[in-house]
Amino acid sequence: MALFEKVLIANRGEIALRIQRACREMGIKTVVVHSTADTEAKYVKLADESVCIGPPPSRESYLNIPAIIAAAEVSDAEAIHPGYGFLSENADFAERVEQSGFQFIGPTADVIRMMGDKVAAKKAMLAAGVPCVPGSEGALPDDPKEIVRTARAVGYPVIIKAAGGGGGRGMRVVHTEAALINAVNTTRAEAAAAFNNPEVYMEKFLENPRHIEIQILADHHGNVVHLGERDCSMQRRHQKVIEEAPAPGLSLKLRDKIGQRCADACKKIGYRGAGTIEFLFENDEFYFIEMNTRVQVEHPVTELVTGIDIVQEQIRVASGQRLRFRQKDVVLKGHAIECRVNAEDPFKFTPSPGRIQTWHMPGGPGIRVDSHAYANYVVPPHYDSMIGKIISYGDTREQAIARMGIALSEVVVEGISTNVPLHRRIMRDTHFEEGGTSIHYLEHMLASDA
Ligand code: MV4
Repeated sequence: MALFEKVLIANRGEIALRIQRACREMGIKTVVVHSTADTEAKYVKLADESVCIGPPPSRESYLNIPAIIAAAEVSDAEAIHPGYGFLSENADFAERVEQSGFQFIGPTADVIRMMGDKVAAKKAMLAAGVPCVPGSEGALPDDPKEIVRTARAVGYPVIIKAAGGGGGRGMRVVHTEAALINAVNTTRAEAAAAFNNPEVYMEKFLENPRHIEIQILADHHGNVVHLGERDCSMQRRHQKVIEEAPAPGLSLKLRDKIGQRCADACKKIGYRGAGTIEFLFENDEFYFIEMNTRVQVEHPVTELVTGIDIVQEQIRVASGQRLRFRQKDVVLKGHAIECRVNAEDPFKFTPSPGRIQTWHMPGGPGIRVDSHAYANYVVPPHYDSMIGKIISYGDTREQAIARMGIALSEVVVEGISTNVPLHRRIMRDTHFEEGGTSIHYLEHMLASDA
């Protein structure tokens, strides 16, 4: 089946450049949409075409569905790649794209909608054989007595989560029965206001887990493979800072088993495209929490250990092509680490937009840099602070860390502040070197500084 002739990229920054590169390698023309804040960006000029879709605020540009569809119409694009963030997991957008006669590069609107509803997602994954965190069976009822009974059965501490939440929004930990009903009511009220959905559910609260996620690729013909896992435990306030593949310290047997479970589940639910199944990992057990239906920021670490270009595969399967490999052809080799480079104060974490005066990025064996930035580029204040990613690869985790340390030592950015000093420090941290730190490690490390 023929690939698309032209793809519209409904995103900005490094991922807009990353998608362009994938398209160019496959001989696909690109249209980039952009706000007036991004008009002068080099990646916009590099695209075959660009369409300005509105003023700087995301609401009026990168989240402006009619403007993006109109841009696809005037540029005669066949498909729309949503990247990550913005409209990438908006089921209504996917639906409007398809209704307007374009291919949405991602799963069907129904699957996006189901995964956006965390209660429905958990039900579907549980039914498909994926292990989940013990908790309420579906949404919590109104009856306080029943809620109390559920919490006793699950055992304290429990966590109350909003069905419409995700990514750390709309949750509350409860340690005692005395605090339970108040916590449920407050979470419900917040959820109704924030997500227009008052549904909440309960889980056993895991105190010190790691965050490990499985990468899936599925075509439109029922073929599904997993590309192994990533460990994304190094995070602060639900923002990932460092990701790596494979997850340190896990046996091949355990990793194969969970990967296969995820692939089988995706086949059962009719998943298509690239997807990520997120787990909490504690005491050698995996517990499903959420599924992301988009390409992820951290996809390069999986690309480096598998040799598979995830963005190209997304585009290929969206055009109707079959996956060109089976599970047995997916061979993991070596170790990869990604450091997210943010325009922010390295100690206070406040955003640091502005003009980049000096920009020297590293190179050499096993180093990949995904960034749209350059000397004289102005980091706009309107969007996410991530301005690039440095990814290292080595035969072993030790080599990947050593190469990342060298790469970070070569970085010079002037004119704005970045979090590179934090990355340099983590690369020299003995607990990070050992591997397997929990989701709380970085915040504890930063707290012990003061
Ligand atoms: C949890 C949890 C502990 N126990 N669920 C936060 C983001 C959202 N995806 C789910 N989150 C959590 N769910 C249970 N049952 C701890 C977290 C959590 C977390 C998870 C992944 C990465 C970073 C995190 C930081 C704080 C809390």
